[in-house]
Amino acid sequence: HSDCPYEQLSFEDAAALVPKRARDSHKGSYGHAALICGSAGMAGAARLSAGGALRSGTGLLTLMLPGSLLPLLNGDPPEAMCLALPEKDGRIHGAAQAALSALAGKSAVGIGPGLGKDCDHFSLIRHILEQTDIPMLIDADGLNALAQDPDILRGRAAPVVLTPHPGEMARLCGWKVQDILQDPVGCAVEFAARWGCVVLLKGSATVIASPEGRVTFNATGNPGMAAGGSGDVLSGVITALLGQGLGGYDAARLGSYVHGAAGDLAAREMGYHGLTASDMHKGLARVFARLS
Ligand code: NPW
Ligand code: AMP
Ligand code: MG
Repeated sequence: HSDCPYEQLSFEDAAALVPKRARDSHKGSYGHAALICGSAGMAGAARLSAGGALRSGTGLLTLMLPGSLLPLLNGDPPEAMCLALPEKDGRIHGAAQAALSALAGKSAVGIGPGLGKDCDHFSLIRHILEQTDIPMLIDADGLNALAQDPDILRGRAAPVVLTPHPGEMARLCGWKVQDILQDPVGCAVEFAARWGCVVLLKGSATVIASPEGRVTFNATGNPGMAAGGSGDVLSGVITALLGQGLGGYDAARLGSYVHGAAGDLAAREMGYHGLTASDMHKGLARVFARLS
């Protein structure tokens, strides 16, 4: 509606945002995404976000994982390269310098799915924010670590996209979950402006707010996606889109659109009860095929 201050992507809007594939292009044309993810017991989160990135057009993908996960993950998915980061007790630890070197030449980094809590991830995130100008997505346990002091986000020139669910948003911004659910737009807009980043607040109607106060509501998706791992897939999708050169706001709203549409396609076949996050990977490929 023309006098509605909020945006919503139509199929055509989404199609217009999908990065084009030129006939004479090569894998270097579509970015090298990095995902810092996984811990003992949550190798699955790494696989789920890797699949999201691989089905969203990334040229190359490197998973940066605790060293002990490598024997478990190396080779699955086969398209992803793996790099071992220093760890303690199955979780990434003391890895800032190793991660910074490994991020040289990467076009986007996503951090958070399955990292685990109570580690020194805050310092890892601070180093990446301060010492790189790589577009960055922060999700899940990356957000839980960032909650120590989210004001470190302020003033960064390169795009940052945060993808909290209401529980993570509550830890980050100090509001109660109930108050966030009462006013998700007010909450996302306030903190996107304060932190100078894109805030994608998840829910059955996901809200995406830009630092300038633009707001998109996502209309795709279904309750079959209310199951563990859905958000990890979304992290991979948005990181891949950032790596292909989309801005933070467009990467977040196109990512949210295709992620929900992939869930809708998969649910046609699998239904709501049996839908799994892994089912969304092939759904993503089909959605991009329709959009391009
Ligand atoms: P509740 O349950 O209603 O009281 P956590 P997580 C709240 C990894 N995973 N509306 C919820 O409230 C992730 O990547 C690994 C309202 C609860 O308090 C993370 O690294 C998997 N409230 C890690 O696990 C598959 C909502 O938030 C809290 C809400 C922990 O992530 C699974 C839960 O949040 C998982 O993805 C909503 N819409 N949504 C794997 N296979 O390896 C959530 N809450 O404690 O941050 O736990 O989201 O499961
Ligand atoms: P997470 O809690 O991080 O696993 O993220 C869950 C993902 O699934 C988010 O992208 C949500 O928007 C999506 N999702 C969860 N429940 C629903 C629902 N009832 N309708 C639409 N999307 C949902
Ligand atoms: Mg999550």
